[in-house]
Amino acid sequence: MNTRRKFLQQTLLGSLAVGNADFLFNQADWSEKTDKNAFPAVISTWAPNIKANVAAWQVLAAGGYALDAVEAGVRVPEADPNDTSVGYGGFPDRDGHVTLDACIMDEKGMAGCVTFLQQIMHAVSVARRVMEKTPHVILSGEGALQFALSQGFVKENLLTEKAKKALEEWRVESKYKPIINIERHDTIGMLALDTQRRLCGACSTSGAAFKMHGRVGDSPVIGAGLFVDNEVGAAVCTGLGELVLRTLGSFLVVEEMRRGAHPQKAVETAVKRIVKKYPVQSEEAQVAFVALDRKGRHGAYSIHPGFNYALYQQGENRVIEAGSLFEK
Ligand code: SD4
Repeated sequence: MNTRRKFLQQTLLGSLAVGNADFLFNQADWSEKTDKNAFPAVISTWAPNIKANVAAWQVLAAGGYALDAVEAGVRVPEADPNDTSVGYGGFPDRDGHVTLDACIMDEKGMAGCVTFLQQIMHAVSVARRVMEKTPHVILSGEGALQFALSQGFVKENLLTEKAKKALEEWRVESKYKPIINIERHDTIGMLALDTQRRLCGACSTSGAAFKMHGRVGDSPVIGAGLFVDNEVGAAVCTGLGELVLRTLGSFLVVEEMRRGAHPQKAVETAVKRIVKKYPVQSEEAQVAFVALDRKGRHGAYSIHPGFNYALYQQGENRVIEAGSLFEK
């Protein structure tokens, strides 16, 4: 089946009722007809994050700052106990600890990140404080926690009963093999362009489920999980962080846009780079990028089918099925 027909079929099968989006659009159709170059705009990884887009859009539609928009948006899944990839309710590492990675980057190229943060629900907000209140870019582990507490954040138990049960089930076989696209992936990467054409981005995750204690993924690493350059565009990604860390995928996407590529072509280049360098791992692992340039044009692409994203632009919030390099 050719790729286009396949996407159309996925579109028909994949009708979703999340938030106020009733349909899953096909990216090929959507881009041809409606890649609007319009701003404000907000784009986020994975369909459930359409709810996060709503929170971000409230800021953008009122003429607010893209940085406030991405923070407000990312806080939505961070507080959702049913989202098993982010914040409260995130699946723990193999020792039963929920450890969070997050980052944020603004239109001036400033960035803040936290890695291996425990017991604080809103990792993205701690990352923003790192950016705004410290001379550093990354705070990690116990230091990040102490900093968060000093900023007035409170310790909370982030491990839900559902996540505990999932860990117990995993321990029966204890196989460390990420099941890409089969387990639910809601890790949020979000990019926003505001009415003043300020481009900002953020990312938040509990990382790979049942990872080794201490493992940090791509999501809090600037250039890997997220990169923003207001002169050009921004990119963010989701999927197996190890593949992204080794290729600095988000930086590559932005550099491709700098060289004149449309955001769609730029994300395709980053996916192809991963698959070329790591063909064996790419067979079994998902990685997906979304990009937004300073004109408001977007792109999205993944290694395997099944990746979708949410785009709020010109007053419409839509879930869109992304194109992929491999077919099923
Ligand atoms: C990680 N990239 O820690 C994250 C996980 C992810 O959807 O995005 N999952 O590797």
